[in-house]
Amino acid sequence: AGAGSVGESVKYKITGIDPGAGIMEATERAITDYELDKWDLVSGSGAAMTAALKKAYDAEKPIIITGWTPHWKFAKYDLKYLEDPKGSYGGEEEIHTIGRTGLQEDLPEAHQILSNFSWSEEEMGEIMIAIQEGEKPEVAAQNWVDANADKIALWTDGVEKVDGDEIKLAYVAWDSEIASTNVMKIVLEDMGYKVTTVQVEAGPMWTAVADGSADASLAAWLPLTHATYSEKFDGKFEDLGVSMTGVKIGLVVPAYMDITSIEDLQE
Ligand code: PBE
Repeated sequence: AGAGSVGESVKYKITGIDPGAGIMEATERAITDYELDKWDLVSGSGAAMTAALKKAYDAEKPIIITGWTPHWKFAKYDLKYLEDPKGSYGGEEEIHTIGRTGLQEDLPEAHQILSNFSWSEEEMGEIMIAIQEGEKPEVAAQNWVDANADKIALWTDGVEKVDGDEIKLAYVAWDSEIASTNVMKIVLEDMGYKVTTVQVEAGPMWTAVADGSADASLAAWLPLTHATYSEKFDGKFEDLGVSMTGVKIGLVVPAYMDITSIEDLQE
């Protein structure tokens, strides 16, 4: 405690992202679980968080961020998750695709493709890194689609093409979901759909699928990250399945910081 504590070194500030993100709720829970009374979670955006991380990292200064995997930051910087012995952030999470009620009847081909959709962290990472290196998201996604016809054939296998049916995908501007949504837009367009993507906050994204103003979203993190949303809208959406397993949320710090656990923030 006292001078030299990690809390003082970062002014008792955890650098967060958009307020509606599940990781923000989990971090408020961690602050309670670990009795981090002096600490504040500061909201912002994914882009502001990575900018703050870059600035701190380049200067080898301490910083604590709300982090998640898959994310390009782990390829670019040497980072570590703080251990979470109280389990405030859950365990292994999954990314799910969710659809509005009636999607199967109205857009059966899209329903099938969205249900088939699954890929690896490595595959998503190729797109995220290309975007981070300056490629436009739609170009990075197109390049990936062009290079991965075999993978996409698994999602579209046996599905008939449509003739200009409209479909709307809702997503949040998290790097992982920018990658997945841009890929699915191209895949559905290649199958004959007219695809609109709408970028919103997490709450409005879940609301849009639940009230049918969006057809689907690739951005549902479960079982814990978006538990509040999935419980709130229980029965008002269809879980179309898991697109990625073994994903994770938590508190992340540069590897050069001399702490290993969230408990170390109590000092
Ligand atoms: N994330 C990325 C989101 C889900 C996807 C971990 C920032 C969240 O916390 O809700």
